Amino acid sequence: MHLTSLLRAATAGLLAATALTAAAHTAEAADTLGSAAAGKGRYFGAAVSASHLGESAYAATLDREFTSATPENEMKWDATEPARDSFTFTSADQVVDHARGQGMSVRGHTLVWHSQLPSWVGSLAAADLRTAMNNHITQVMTHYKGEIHSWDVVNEAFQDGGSGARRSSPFQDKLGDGFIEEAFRTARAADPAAKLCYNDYNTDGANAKSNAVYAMVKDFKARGVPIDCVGFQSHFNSASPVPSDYQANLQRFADLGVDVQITELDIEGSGTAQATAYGNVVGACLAVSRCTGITVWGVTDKYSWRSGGTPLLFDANYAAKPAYDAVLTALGGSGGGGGGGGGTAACTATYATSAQWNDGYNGQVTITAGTTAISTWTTTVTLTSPQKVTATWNSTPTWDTTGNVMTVRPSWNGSLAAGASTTFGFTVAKNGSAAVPAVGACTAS
Ligand code: G2I
Repeated sequence: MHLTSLLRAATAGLLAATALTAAAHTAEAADTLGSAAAGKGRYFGAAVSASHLGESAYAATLDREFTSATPENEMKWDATEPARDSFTFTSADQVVDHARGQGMSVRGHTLVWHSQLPSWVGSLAAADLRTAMNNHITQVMTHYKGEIHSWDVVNEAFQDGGSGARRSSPFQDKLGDGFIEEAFRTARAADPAAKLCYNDYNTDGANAKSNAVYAMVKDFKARGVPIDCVGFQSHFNSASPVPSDYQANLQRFADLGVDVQITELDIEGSGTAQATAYGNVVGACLAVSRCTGITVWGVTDKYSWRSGGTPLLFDANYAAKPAYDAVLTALGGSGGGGGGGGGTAACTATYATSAQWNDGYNGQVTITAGTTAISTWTTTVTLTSPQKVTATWNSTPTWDTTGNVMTVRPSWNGSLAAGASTTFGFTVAKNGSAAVPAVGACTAS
């Protein structure tokens, strides 16, 4: 049992008071990531390293902005059980104690993973490995029982690429596919209150890997294997951008009856492009009712695992970046992070024909935010009868009674940083008319 549990029980009243204060604060002005996300019924978390908690700007930024913490490395197997049956929780306790002292909840990361695995585990024979795996899960979860809102029980068990196969690891190679199911069953027994997640990367859109995870989760739900959530790491850069079906992919997992969480979000880049991508990710989560929270993989670019890519919301000096403003705006917050000014929300809509053939064409409309960030936009597209729209993308259209006027609102792409753009498109059957559609004024809020 965690040594400071008694102290925690004693401070539970204090934490409840803190939560009330936070709620009251939310009602006034959601001017932090955590309070804005709380206004949407979500947590907003960060990966936290115990070694940086002594840096005042690091702790101040963490404490001000975030409502959930994930120990970045401190709960991994090499940190918690470096030698068999010898458990050390010193660093992980530092993160948990700090977070809980600030009224934050904690994500547990991670119990069974092929990486950061001490070499003694890999040298065990199957029966012994099974015992060691179950013991590790039970010991670590029992130490933090009641203190973790969600656990990454198994991390990254599938291969990249087109095979959809399981990744080779001591667990996979010696115990077979069943190790994942066994890990979840052991985890449920150890802390029945914690949500149990499968967590992976390159599963953010529909592809062979995410399809394989989807099939596993579907099977688990059908057979009553205890699984509550799927974590989408969401490490993005120019080679691996936010997929266009990100929201749809989150939704198809949610439709299996599990929560979805964005667990390790970071997006390499800078300025408007980075801000727009962040806004889109947040918008996708908010559009999926079972997307219960977002965690960014670090507080500041300075300590990111890929700091060269400046992928986070605060720069190396803890200044809020345009990406911060975009996230706050997408969460419905009031934009306190500096920059953006207090201008009026505005946008423009411009039309282009992006493809044309005998009896049809594709139209594309570019929506560009004005000098201030916007959280949503709307415009109209008017066709000349007897033209008819046969398909749309990146938008949510409604039609007037004539069927000629389409009012268009965003699907996942409502949130735009100042000056940033998004596009939506549609396919039209000409039905004999070669007229170009008329795009109306753009309005934003
Ligand atoms: O690789 C990014 C993440 C992918 N998903 C699972 C996450 O657990 C993983 O996190 C990263 C941490 O951000 C890094 O900080 O996992 C890495 C290890 O696979 C972590 O890097 C390790 C270094 O490899 C070690 O040399 C170092 O001692 O961080 C350790 C502590 O700073």
